[in-house]
Amino acid sequence: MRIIFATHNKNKMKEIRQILGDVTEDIVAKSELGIDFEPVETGKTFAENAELKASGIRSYMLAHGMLEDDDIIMSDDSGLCVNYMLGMPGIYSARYLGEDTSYDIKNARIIHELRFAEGEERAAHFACSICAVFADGRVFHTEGKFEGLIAKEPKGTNGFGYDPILYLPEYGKTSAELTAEEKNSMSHRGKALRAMRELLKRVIGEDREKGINSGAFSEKKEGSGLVRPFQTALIVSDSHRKDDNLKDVLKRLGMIDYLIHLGDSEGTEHMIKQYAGDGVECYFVQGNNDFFTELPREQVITLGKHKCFLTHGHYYGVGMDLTQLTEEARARGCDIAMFGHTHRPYLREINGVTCINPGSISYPRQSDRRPSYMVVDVSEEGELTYHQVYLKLH
Ligand code: ITT
Repeated sequence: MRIIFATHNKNKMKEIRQILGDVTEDIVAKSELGIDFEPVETGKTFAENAELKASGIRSYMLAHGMLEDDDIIMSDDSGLCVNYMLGMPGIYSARYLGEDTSYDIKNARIIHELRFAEGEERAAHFACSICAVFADGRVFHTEGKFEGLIAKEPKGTNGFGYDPILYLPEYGKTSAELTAEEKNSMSHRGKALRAMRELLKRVIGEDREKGINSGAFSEKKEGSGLVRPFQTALIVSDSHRKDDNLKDVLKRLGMIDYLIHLGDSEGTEHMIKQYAGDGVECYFVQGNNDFFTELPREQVITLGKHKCFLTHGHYYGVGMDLTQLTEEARARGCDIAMFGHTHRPYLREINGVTCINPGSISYPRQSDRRPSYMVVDVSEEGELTYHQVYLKLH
């Protein structure tokens, strides 16, 4: 297993290697792999920016054939949030007063902004959000905070950036007066990294318990000798009357138990059922392009131990965010929500609901533009294992 960290900051790499060293020794900065791609940070939160960086690098690696099955791409976003300044500079910490402005000037300006603030009014914290994106697309986040007060004057020469103005009353020092070890043991990044270390150990442990290696959701390789699970479901979406890929996939997979189509089959559902063959339980839902159809708008089905809410997703604004979708799934007693519509593969747990989008089997829109589908294996105990599969581009 390899961790690729999306940073230019050498100090960060040292801390990352120290803290994540017992997850894997193979930890590299993206530049060490020759990746000079810089995802644009357009997010509104630290977490969004961290995810944009990590998933951007994953897409880049995928498109350049550099991604290995058990790679984990990681990134962080951090900054100083000053209460009196309504959380500023926050996600703009590096760009505050201009990227090239010295920290002496930035720090002096913040102290000036707080000239009328006293005591607790001077509260501020460093925040750090770390995001890990697995090669298979799973996304995990952790956070850490480092709280203090804005000092009345800058002090200390250790650290970097805003360290000289974050005063820690219980130590009587600023962050820039701490040794590197002292700071790492209590800093926002240290906390978020340690939380990520524990999270990764748990996830990787669970994957192993399920009898799968760390590429748990990786592509199913033909002839990989996988033992046939108790039941298998093929999940597809957005075929839009172009069914050749779906036909090939059904042929390749051989025996399946369920076929789930999450909308926009555009009238070819009878053909698709025929391709799937007798004995396959087929579930279809309406998409926003399924006009004059008798397909149900949504369905709730059971897979193993789990209840799944099937919907195309356009009524829940899935292109924007998944809050409405997860609320609806929970209201219907489902712990899994399967949707389509965006033409982008997705697999992530939100508010206790596993949200799944297999992407489009015919018209993919994610950056590498590979048509995709998902295979869900159901074990005898009713547990599910997900395999996001991509077709090769011809
Ligand atoms: P990468 O994006 O390449 O990782 P960066 O240094 O720009 O490097 P961030 O975007 O995470 O890292 O940090 C944004 C800014 O927040 C950073 O430039 C500092 O001004 C401030 N900052 C973050 N952590 C800090 C810390 O521990 N001490 C002082 N300032 C910090």
